[in-house]
Amino acid sequence: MMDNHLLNIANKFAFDQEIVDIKALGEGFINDTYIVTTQCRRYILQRKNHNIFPDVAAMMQNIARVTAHLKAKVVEAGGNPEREVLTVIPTREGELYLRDSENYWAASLYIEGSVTHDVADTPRLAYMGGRGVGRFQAMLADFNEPLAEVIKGFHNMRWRFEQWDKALSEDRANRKDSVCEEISWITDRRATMLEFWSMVERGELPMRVTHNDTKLSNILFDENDEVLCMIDLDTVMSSTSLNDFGDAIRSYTNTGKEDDTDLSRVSMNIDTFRHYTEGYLSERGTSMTQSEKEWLAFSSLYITFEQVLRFLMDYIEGDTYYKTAYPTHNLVRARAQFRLLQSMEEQYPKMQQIVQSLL
Ligand code: GN1
Ligand code: MG
Repeated sequence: MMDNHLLNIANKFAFDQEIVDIKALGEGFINDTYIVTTQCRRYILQRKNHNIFPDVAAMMQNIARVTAHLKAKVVEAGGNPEREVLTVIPTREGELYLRDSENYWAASLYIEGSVTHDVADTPRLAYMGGRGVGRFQAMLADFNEPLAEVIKGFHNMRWRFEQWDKALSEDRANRKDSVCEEISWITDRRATMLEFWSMVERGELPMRVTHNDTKLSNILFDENDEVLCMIDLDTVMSSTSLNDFGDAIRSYTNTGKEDDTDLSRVSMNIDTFRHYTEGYLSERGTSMTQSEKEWLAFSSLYITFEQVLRFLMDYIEGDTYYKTAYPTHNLVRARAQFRLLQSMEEQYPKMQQIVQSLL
């Protein structure tokens, strides 16, 4: 039985034929995602989380502009724009999204034969993922239209610390006292992380078009591990391209799970780091500035630290941002990401050597 309300929503989009099935796709911490099947094709329908994305119209404009640019590049190179770039499906009225009282919906084409991975368990997968993210950035290097800042200060550490200080002083869920040790992890690294962001503020690290959520499961691969395209373009914005590298390393190299309860399973796999970096630099190496090269490895620590901060802050605030499966989920995530950060800190000299050797 299809949910009638969902069916009504789906029917407002310009899908080709009658809808025969709608199924939930249980992934992601933010939006709700469904697969819609019509007689001939499949589509993705998403309820966008309006608490997190206050301006869905601006977000969808970003996505439309960026995918149009990417499609032109793919066509120029003789590729298939429906498989190698996400295709937004408008509503029957020609809008990029649908507003249904409090909810916002958007749709895209489902790319048949595509697979996603949660674990980078082969060198080839890590290499290909790196190449995919590198190519995404390279294809957008000459994109000159303005992009809206869909989430304020998304990877901006100065802003994150403003939010952090407020969360601690308000202590809304009364949890601060129970996480003293975890708070010290953040305090100890505050100056170092802000120093990195200062380089972005001073223009020493250039702003580029970035995906901003490059975890492994946000790339579609084909059966031969070739990258088809980047998905989940909600956070496409201008930032330092290093963040896309760092966030991918956070996700690809983790030998445990993002929310592992057994910290002995969590560490950074340095071989996976090497393979990903090799793939990434094969596409981006020549277009990077000297300072981007110098700080590439550090961006992994930066983004992993940011993730510790964000999970811990959400725990302190009473779990208002991320979907959680149980009451201490955000705390468990923060601890597991901190273990990963420590492993990166231990291996940082080696990471730098690897980057150097590949340039
Ligand atoms: C969120 O929703 P999802 O799973 O694509 C988050 C990312 C985090 C990630 C952690 C808009 O991504 O920033 O890195 O969870 N997205 C947003 O897994 O906050
Ligand atoms: Mg996302």
